[in-house]
Amino acid sequence: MNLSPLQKARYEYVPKLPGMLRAGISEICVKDGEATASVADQDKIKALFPNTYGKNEITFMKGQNTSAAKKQVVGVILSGGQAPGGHNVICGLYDALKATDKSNVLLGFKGGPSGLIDDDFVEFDDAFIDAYRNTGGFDIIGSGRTKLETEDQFKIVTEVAKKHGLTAIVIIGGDDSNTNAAVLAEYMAANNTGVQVIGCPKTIDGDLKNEDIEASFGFDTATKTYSELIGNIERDANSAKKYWHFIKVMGRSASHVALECALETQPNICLIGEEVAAKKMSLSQIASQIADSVEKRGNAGNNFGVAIIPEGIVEFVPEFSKLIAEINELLAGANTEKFNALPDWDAKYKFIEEGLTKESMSVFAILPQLIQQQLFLERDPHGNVQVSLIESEKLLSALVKDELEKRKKAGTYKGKFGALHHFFGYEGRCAFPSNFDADYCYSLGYNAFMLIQYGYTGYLSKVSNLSKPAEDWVAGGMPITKMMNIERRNGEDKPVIRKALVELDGEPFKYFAANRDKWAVETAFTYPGAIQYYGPSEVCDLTTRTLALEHMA
Ligand code: FBP
Repeated sequence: MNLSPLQKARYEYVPKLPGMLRAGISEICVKDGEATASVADQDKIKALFPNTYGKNEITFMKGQNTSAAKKQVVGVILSGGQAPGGHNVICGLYDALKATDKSNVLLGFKGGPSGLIDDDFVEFDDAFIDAYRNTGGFDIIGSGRTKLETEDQFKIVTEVAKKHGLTAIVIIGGDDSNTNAAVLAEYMAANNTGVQVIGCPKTIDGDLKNEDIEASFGFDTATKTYSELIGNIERDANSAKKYWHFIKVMGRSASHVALECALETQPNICLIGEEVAAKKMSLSQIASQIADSVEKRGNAGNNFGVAIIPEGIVEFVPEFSKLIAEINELLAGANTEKFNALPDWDAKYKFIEEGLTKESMSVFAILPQLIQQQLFLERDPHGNVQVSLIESEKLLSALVKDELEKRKKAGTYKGKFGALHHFFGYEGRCAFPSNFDADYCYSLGYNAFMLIQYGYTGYLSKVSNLSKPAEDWVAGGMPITKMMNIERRNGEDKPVIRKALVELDGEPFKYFAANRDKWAVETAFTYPGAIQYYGPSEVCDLTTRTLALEHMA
């Protein structure tokens, strides 16, 4: 393998463990906490998880290790989208497992959950693990989005587990994967398989967090990577003074990534989907809000700026969601073929006009033709519009342009408007993990093994007090069922981990809201620069602004 100087240097980095896990395996004991109850729908969740519900929260402490000596054969999978630090979870798990007993075994199942079904695995050894320490990516075993949720799949996993003598399975994933980890844990317990299941909280989206889980891993590095790029663009904009940059950032539905990048870079505009939904904003209102900033800045001679757009924005605009629902309906069944057979866009437009309600047609009519056509081209396997593929950064800049033309005619806007578009997502998911993510992930993996060693199942590896130095982090475990409630999914009531959206009364949003009017008009950009791996702690061990604001003492 060709190694960059940074990769060689990162191999040598020793991740920081929480103080309480540093004494060595033989000196880690358990402190039992309170019995838990799910965040809502307690009776229903209890009934669905009779073997794993209501268990105690636990914390590890320095003290005599009292876990039973038992050979461990652990299987691990990476599930869903890549997030920086995944390799370190596996490294931490491996190191704790081998430090406990050299004969313990760690198997990595390849390509995500499907690796467990297909029994496609690799056995880790020192050389294998060493080549991935402190590196980004999920290429150590690959990842995938197959969902492990049906009884048939669980039966196959049980057979695979039996074949290898697995004592535990570690699932590294987001809210859905950890929901499925809880269901698998319950199945394994109900069927007396002896296989424990432990989850680890991953996702760059930052939406797997709650009163117990302070952050999902990968959010720190991904947002720092996007913020570096946004800061560089801001500096370019401020140098050339001729473009407005519309930058879409990943994050699926929730706007945590956009908000964190805004706190880091102080752009002129950052939209927050959750606020758009709460205020029931229309596309024209959003465009008008952006145009106000462009107008004020342009009239002062500043014909440049930066707007951050969260990936999920259009889903939060009520009139747009209604339009999407109507389009899905309009093209249901044989109608898709009928529509596709129409000779040209004019004929298709007429078909659409006849099929949509007046209200939705008025929204459709203001969209640029590129977006109108995208809505009918990009369909998922069920024939639905793929909202995530809509180029909302282009949609919004086109609407802003229209609005500015009106204002020009009315004589209020005197500037020039030139827009450029960007989408940052994949650029940040496999970056070398920041020191924070390298330390956090290694700790999550190490801690996951301690949970296995002490016999827990259906728990999420929990490392908290993250806004403080690693020495003061607190390691332990939380029953996954505590984070669950019942939600309607595909027409059925399902037990799921509650997804965390941006809280409009939370400190990160409040800080942003208190400053954004100033940022909209002034050039208040901040340039965070590249992630620093070596140097003073105040530069290298910075947490996200979100975490710092959420945990201000
Ligand atoms: P997870 O929820 O699996 O962590 O994935 C996060 C994410 O990066 C989203 O931000 C994005 O919308 C999605 O994955 C993209 O998925 P894909 O990698 O399948 O294109």
